Amino acid sequence: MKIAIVCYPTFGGSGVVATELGLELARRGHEIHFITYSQPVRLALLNPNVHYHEVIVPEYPLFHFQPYELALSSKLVDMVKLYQIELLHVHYAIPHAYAGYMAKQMLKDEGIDLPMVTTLHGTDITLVGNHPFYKPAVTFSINKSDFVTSVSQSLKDATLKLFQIKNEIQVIPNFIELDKNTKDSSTPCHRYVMANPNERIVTHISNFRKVKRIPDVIKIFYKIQKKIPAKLMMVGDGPEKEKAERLCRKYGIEDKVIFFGNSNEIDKILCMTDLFLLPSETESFGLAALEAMACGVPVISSNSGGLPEVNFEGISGYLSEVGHIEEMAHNALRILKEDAILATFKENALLVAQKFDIKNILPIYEELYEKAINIY
Ligand code: GMT
Repeated sequence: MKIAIVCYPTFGGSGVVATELGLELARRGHEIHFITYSQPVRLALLNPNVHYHEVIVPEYPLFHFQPYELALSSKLVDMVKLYQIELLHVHYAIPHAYAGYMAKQMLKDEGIDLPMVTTLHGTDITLVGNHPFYKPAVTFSINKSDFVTSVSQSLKDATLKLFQIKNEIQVIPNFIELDKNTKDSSTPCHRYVMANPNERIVTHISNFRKVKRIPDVIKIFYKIQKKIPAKLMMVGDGPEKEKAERLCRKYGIEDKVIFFGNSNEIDKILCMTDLFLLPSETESFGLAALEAMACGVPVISSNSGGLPEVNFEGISGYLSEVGHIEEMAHNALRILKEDAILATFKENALLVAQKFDIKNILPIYEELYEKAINIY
C-alpha cells in the first residue's frame, strides 16, 4: 500500500507512534510518505520505502499566524498526485484531520478519491481539542474521517463523552518494538557512569508540560532518597523544567538529580533505570511508561486516563490517585527496597509490555488500511 502519514515531528508520543508505525510498515514492504514540517525525530530514512516530504510555510508579514493547515493540505494534494498515494493516516486531530479533510475535498475535485484514517492521541481530545474555540472544527474533522482510531479505551470513552461523534471509534493501542531492545542488548549498559553500585536509579521522561505534574516527580523522589540511596534522571524538555530544577535546589537534592534535556538515546537511559515515574494529571496511554516497561522497568503512575490499560497494578508497578505523592513514594520503596522484589517487578514489566508488541498491533492497522482502500 502507498500511505501518507501526517504527524508532529517532535519528541511527543503521537509523533513517535506515527514514526515507528511508518517505519515498521515500510519494513513490511509498504511505501510510506511522512508529511510534516520537519523530519520526525525518530525517523531514519535508510529504507527505500520511506519518504519524507517537508511542509514549508512561507512567512508573510500580513499573517500574524502563518497558515500551516493550508500549506499542509496543499502538500498532501501534491504528494497524493505525485506518488499515487492510496490512503491518508493523520495522527493527532488538530489540525491534521482538518487539513486532511480539505486535501480530500480538493482531490475529489480532480477525480481522486482516497480514504483518511484519523488516530486520536490524547491532548487533541482531552486538553486542546476540547477548548470551545477548537471544538466545532475538531468534531467536524473527526466526523468527516473515514475511520477513527484511538490509542486506548479510556480515550475513546472521553471522545464520545466530550464530542458529538457519529463515527465508530476503533481502539488500537500503542505499541513497542520489543525486538529492537533484544537487538540492542549487545550495547553495554553504562550504569556505573550515573550511579554508585548501591544506588537505585529512578527515571522520568516527558515533555515537561503541566499535565505531567513534574513537581510530583521531584517530591516522590525526595521521599525515596530519604530512605534509600538513589539518583533521579529527568529526561526531556519543556515549560516545567526550570521550576523542577528550582525545586531540587529547594530540597537540597540537586546533586542527586540529573537533567538530560531531550534525548534520542532513551533505550540507553532506560537500561540503567530501576523505576519509572509517571504521575501525570492524565495520559491517554502513557507511551513513555510502555517504553520503560519494554526495557524491564516497573512503573509508578497515576491511575488516570489510559494508564491502567498499560501499567498493571501490583504486577508491572503501582497506580495511585493523581497527586497522592505519599502513596506513590511508599509504593516506589516497596519495589526498590529489596533486590528480589525489584527483580520480579522488572520481569513482570517486560511480560506486560509484550502484550503491546508491534508484531501484534501492526496487523490491526494493516487490516484497517486494506478495508479502507477497498471501500474506495
Ligand atoms: O504526552 C504528551 O503531552 C504528548 C502527547 C502527544 O500528542 O504526543 O502524548 C499523547 O499521545 C501519546 C501517544 O499516543 C500518549 O502515549 C500520551 O499518553 C498522550 N498524552 C496525554 O494524553 C497527556
